[in-house]
Amino acid sequence: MRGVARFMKLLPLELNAGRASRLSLPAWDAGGTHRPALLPDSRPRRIARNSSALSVNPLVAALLLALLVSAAVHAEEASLQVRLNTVGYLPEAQKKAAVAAPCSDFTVVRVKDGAKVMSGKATGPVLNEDTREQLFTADFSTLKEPGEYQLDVAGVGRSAPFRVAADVYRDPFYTVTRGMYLWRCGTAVSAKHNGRLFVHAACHTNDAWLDFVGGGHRQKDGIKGWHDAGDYNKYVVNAGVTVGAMFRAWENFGPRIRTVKLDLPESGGKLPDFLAELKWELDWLLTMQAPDGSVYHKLSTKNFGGFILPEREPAERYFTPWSSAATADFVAMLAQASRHFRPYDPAYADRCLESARKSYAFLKANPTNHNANLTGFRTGAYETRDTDDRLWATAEFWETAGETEGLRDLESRIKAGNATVDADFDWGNVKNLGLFTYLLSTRSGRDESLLKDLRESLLATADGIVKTCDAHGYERPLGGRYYWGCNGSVARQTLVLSAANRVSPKPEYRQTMLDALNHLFGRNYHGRSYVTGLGHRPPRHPHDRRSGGDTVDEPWPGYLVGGGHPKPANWQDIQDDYRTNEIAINWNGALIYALAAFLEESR
Ligand SMILES: [Ca+2]
Ligand SMILES: [Zn+2]
Repeated sequence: MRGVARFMKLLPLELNAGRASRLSLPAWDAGGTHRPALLPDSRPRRIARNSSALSVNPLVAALLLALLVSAAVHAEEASLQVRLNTVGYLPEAQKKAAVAAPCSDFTVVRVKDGAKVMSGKATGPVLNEDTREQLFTADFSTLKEPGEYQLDVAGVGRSAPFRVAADVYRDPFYTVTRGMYLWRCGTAVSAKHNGRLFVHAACHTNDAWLDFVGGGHRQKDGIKGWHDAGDYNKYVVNAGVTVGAMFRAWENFGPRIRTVKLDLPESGGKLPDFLAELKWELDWLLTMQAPDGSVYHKLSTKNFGGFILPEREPAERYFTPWSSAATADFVAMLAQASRHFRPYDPAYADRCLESARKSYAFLKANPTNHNANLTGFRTGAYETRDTDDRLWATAEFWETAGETEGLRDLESRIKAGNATVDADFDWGNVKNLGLFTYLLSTRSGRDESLLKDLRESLLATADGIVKTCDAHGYERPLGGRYYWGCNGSVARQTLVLSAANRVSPKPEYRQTMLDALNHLFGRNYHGRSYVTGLGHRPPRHPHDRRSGGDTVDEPWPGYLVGGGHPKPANWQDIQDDYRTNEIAINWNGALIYALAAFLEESR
């Protein structure tokens, strides 16, 4: 705990308190020197292959070998100096690489025939403050012809291959959304990616015990839902920002999302695939409601388990006492669910609304913040004040039920928060989700002057993100801020930009959303994709118990890792480094939104 307390001082706001509750810190954090990991996996094999071709004087051989190794290493590292979106680009989008080495001329080379399809000159260098690098920029935006290419920078090397295509984010959307399916608890899951099979048997089918919520040593149904992150527990508050972002994706881009078949067990049934995936989580959430309408904060083992497959986890799991933040997030999610499931499953929509109404009544009767008593539990805490959660609950319940009393309550809550939209948010502050619902609602009766204030705040915040992005060497919308889970925040900022683009469309908003994807897929300090199974040299050793506990050498696919902090160089692709290399539903939920936003050009 001491290490955690020390580390917590580095974190802004309360965003990261839950994941920060991991108890043991990696060895390097306990005072050892910290070295960024950038070790090409194939180096030893290259040396062996090259040395077998040599059969001369040992001294000459050694010299030649040294030269060859140096050349091989240089070639490999050079490609990582040319940093761009290694998944690819929409044809009409801006296309820029950051080059972390002196350079001038570049060409774009088509992979299939080696043809040089364009050439240009890099600009710069400009000092990128947070990495202390002199970065050049190669702008190849005029490349619009669909295909697969590499950027060849004279004197530096070739980039990883990337695609230009209208459907370039379609497969990533599929893979990242299917990542939610692969997180399912209470069932066996199975999926193929790049020829490898990822599979586990039915897990946690006896969730969970009531000992800590006044039920004695008895069990009640708490199965289904998604495992939260690299661990197998289930936390209502983190479900909130995740489900909130995914429903917003459905609300904004539903018709396009519907064109992507997710190959779920439910596919072909009455629900669109995307909603079927959300229903797995909602069915679990419904089990988290106590008879009085309060909502249990989490369902968890007492301690984090080992790196084994979930069906082998032996420890008992418990419902923990309620919190007002979890109760409010529950109301918001179930209210959202009610209106989105209504066209496909009215009975389920009714059930969701009744459950939301019951917890909403409980919240009104218990208006003060109430943290869960988590004594005895050392897993994720996700503790947060409920002001923003209550605002979000009020917004979603009003949007679904349309009750005037709720609208007045919502507006007074928005005013109490000075009607400001935040540039960055996560599970600890879901206010933006409520504000977007209010702003983008088609219901009548809203306060025009409040709407005006809120629109202005949204646009000012979005303009600020655009400016921050443009000023950053890697065009990172979050600029130079790095903290626990910051890759998720980069993805989540697309919700703000997208809301602004709905209120007042501007190409810069869309471009900055794309810049978020560019950054996460390789235009970053590492020149690598931060999403398992996608793009160039993605993470191979995420802090994920399935990936560590199965027999497949590749990690489970479709997961965004948290990212380096307090400096970008602090990301390490090692399993123990949960601080920078864990995966989590709230980061994936945000990335799903970002990818869904660009499905529209797909077909
Ligand atoms: Ca909160
Ligand atoms: Zn499970």
